[in-house]
Formats: sequence, structure tokens, C-alpha cells
Amino acid sequence: MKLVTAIVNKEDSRAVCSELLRHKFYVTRLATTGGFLMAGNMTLIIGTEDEKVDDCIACIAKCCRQRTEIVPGTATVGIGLESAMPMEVTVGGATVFVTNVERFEKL
Ligand code: 2BA
Repeated sequence: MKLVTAIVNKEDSRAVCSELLRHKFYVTRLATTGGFLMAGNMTLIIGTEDEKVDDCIACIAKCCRQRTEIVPGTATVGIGLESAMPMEVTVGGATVFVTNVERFEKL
């Protein structure tokens, strides 16, 4: 058995969950915050059989798209003055980790 952990954009999470449920996956949604942008995102955890992992990732990939976020940054300009400069960051579609599950029980 595997645990799929997927960090997705908040705006995509509803569609991803619907797609996963349509494919009979069990999913838990956690409201999380990205350490870099400090913006809200959604982390999905999905426990599934090894042979269904590719199908699970396909469901996630189908519903997540990349976005460009503009974040404030600092840059040195002219004679060494520091100025706030916006910085473009590409986020997502999804960051996915697949880990082995040693033991799984429902009590
Ligand atoms: P954030 O940490 O808010 O990162 C948002 C985006 O900022 C990242 O998009 C990436 O393009 C950029 N970024 C993040 N850390 C950076 C750094 N140290 N230097 C330069 N750019 C950086 P994604 O890579 O698509 O990640 C989206 C979200 O997924 C992240 O939000 C974080 O919550 C999570 N994530 C991504 N990779 C991770 C990892 N290796 N471990 C844990 N969480 C991860």
C-alpha cells in the first residue's frame, strides 16, 4: 500500500477531490500554508493500493494547472539602494510524494 501526499492549489482542490472520489479513492484534505509564499494551499492525503497510484496521480494531474504568482522581493539598484521589486514565481500544478505504508488499519 502507498500513501500519496499531494500539495495542490486551493482553487484546484475541489475539482481534484471530485475526480478522486469519482475514481473511488479515499481522500483527506488538509488546509496548509506554503513556506515560501506563505499563502494557503491544500494538502491531500490518499491511501491506496500500489497498482492504483498511477491512476491517482493522473486524477491529480488532470485537475491541477500551473500558475504564476507575483511576490514582493528586494533588489539592489543604482548606487546600492535597495528597492522592493516584484518577483515572478511559477507554482504547481501539484507537488506529489508517494511513500510506502508499513501498516494500515481501520479500527
Ligand atoms: P511554497 O513554499 O509557498 O512555494 C511556492 C513556489 O515558490 C514553489 O512552487 C516554487 O516555484 C517557489 N519556491 C519555493 N521554495 C523556493 C525556494 N527555496 N527558492 C526559490 N523558489 C522557491 P512549487 O514548487 O510548485 O510548490 C508549491 C507548494 O508545494 C509550496 O508552496 C510548498 O507548500 C509545497 N512544496 C513544494 N515542494 C516541496 C517540498 N520539496 N517539500 C515540501 N513541500 C513542498
